[in-house]
Amino acid sequence: MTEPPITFYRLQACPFCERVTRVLQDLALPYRSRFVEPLHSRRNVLKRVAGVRTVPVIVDERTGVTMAESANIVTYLERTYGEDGLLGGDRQPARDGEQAVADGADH
Ligand SMILES: N[C@@H](CCC(=O)N[C@@H](CS)C(=O)NCC(=O)O)C(=O)O
Repeated sequence: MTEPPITFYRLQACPFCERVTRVLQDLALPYRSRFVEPLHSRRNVLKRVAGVRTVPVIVDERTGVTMAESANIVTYLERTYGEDGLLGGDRQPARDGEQAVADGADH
């Protein structure tokens, strides 16, 4: 099975992450979740990938975008994949057997 193009770095019970989750779900975008270390100082993977230690962060392999800050991510997703977005009509829907939403904890 092909990996979804969007990787979503997140934390349980993080309101900023929930905001991004809602938009990903509303747009029916396939993504995979990476739950980061709760301890800020241990988020070295995130620091390496995105240059920050805060979540949410998304990496979109389709466009080459890596982005932090929930408001920026929401705007990016809507502008890119929304109905009138750059890739809105060009999106591959989740295929049978693939999950359209988070695939659970993955460290
Ligand atoms: N302004 C940021 C705030 C993100 C934020 O504060 N995330 C929390 C988790 S809910 C976090 O990663 N905190 C660690 C830190 O502040 O360094 C956004 O909207 O994405």
